[in-house]
Amino acid sequence: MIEPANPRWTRRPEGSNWGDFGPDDQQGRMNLITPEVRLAAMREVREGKLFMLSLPLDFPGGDDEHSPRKAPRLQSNSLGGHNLCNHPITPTDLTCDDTVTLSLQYSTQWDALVHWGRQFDVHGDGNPVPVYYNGYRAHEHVLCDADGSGFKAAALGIENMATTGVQGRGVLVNLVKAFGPERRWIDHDMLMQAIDEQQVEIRQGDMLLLYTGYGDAVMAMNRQPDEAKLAQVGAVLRGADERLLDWIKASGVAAIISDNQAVEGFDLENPADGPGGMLPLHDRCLFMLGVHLGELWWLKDLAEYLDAQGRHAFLLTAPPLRLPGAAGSPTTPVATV
Ligand code: UVW
Repeated sequence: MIEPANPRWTRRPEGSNWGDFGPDDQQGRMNLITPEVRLAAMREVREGKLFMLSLPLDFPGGDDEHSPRKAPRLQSNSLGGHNLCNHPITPTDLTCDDTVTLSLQYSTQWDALVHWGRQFDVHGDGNPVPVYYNGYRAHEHVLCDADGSGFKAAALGIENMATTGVQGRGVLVNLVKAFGPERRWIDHDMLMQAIDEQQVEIRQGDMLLLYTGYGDAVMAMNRQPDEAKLAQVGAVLRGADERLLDWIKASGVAAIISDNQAVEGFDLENPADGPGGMLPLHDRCLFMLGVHLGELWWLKDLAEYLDAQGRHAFLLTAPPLRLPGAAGSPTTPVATV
């Protein structure tokens, strides 16, 4: 196969699609959501009823000492020495005006393509360099201050996803129905079993949603997450299963979304060999294929409705914030059925 010429790389990871959407592509498989795909998604709307698919953004709740992500903090802005909290701006009018400090991936979120990269020998000269999707370089296209604090992705930031609008056909596979609400590691065969049993038709350009029940447990804990209990609930994809990863490539899905923490399970004790060891599905999706991952979505209401109706597909509208240079973003997704 002749690979497309590219100034950042002359050799792409085997099995990746780098360059297939253009030499400087930064939107990955969002490109597969064409106007025709979107029109087909709109034809899935039969009732005009909608489901909002976000947790409140202060869920899961609290600050986990093992996570860099902290709960959002709101503060009133101040102007001329006045806090703009119930501020009498005129004798008759009052106002509130505020600022949030928000870990962008604390709650319902999209991962940007810059969220996951790795060392790769882009020129086949024996010198691996740290890169992201389509060969964009750490330290050149993705910049931090010398102490690692300030952050700006001049390539692959979440705004590239936002400008697509993120509207297309969603299809939901109900893993709670297939395997129960307990923690299960879902490999290729189990996912195919659930898809076949539920007769889910997955088309190129679809956004695939996996309902695991993890979000239900998070919601029930009401901002006081019990990590030990949460580790026992909700299916997680087995990212080390090559057949599962190959299916993701072959299926043509544009994005994968779940109500759990990371779509795939973390196996910190037994990381898989080879590239993307700790999170191989992140490696395959974000780094190799430009497939965005959505995490910690609220899927219970939608999943129950679809199950009762014997349906699986809907119109999904889920833009992230158009925040230049960010590695992820909250989203308030809407499914219209
Ligand atoms: C990690 O935790 C590394 O990522 P994610 O937000 O995709 O779960």
